[in-house]
Amino acid sequence: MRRSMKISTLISWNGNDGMGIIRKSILVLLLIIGPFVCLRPTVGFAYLEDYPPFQKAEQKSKTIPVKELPNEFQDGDLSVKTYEGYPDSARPFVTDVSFKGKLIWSSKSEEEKGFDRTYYEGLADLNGDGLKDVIVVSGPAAPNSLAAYIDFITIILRNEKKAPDVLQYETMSFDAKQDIPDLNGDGKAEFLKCDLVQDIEAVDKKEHSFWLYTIYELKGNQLVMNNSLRKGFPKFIQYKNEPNEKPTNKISDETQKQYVLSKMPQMIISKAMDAKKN
Ligand SMILES: [Ca+2]
Ligand SMILES: [Ca+2]
Repeated sequence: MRRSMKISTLISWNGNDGMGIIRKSILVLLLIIGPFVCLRPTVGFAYLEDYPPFQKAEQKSKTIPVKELPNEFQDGDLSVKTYEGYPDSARPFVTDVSFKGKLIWSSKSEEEKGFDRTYYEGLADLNGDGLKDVIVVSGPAAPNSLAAYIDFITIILRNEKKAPDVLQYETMSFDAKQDIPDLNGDGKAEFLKCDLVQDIEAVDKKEHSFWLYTIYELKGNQLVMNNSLRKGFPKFIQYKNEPNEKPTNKISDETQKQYVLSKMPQMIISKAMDAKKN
């Protein structure tokens, strides 16, 4: 009896005693300020999550993150198996990719080399043959070394009749919050690369930092820059401590073009061109 009374007191908002009035006042206050709290823009790291090419709806229709797959995903002769790895690692799960039941690639081999921080792991069709290819982008976990700037891209490029080609690239700064959507709707997914470029002298004679978005497509075994695949690229967006998605007008178009030509790799070449034969 005492217990039930206690519970009813706790959940009651109808009491006419002093506590009831205080509770009512708090509820009214929450109802008034709640919407403003919820709608307050997130201030902090620059605005990437909801930047147009990253819209969640688009992401969902074009790429499948491995973490959303069942533990054992089978598509034709390809299977992608995910299981628990090292709990303390930045990549707590291991991904094994097999073709006709034979292991052709495992994220374990990257972990052994120290590339145990995964930035992206998903399935997207890179060559437009209708078969989803497996893409893994990872980097070293050690944040304070020069090696921390190196990223490792693995593409398991499927073929209609033979075993997939396993392509591997070592490059820089593919670690930003990226996606691999089909940016021009031709059925082939592209790499949307995001770099933070710092201290560029702008038209106001001050130095500013920018997010630079560029597009790479798979051509043969190379990732080749092709910004013509979507209008408005390359895209410079000023780094601000608040949401910002507007292309900047602080750097002239010509300076932007020159920067991309002189500073950004125009192609990223696969290191392991040979397919793993099965
Ligand atoms: Ca494909
Ligand atoms: Ca495309």
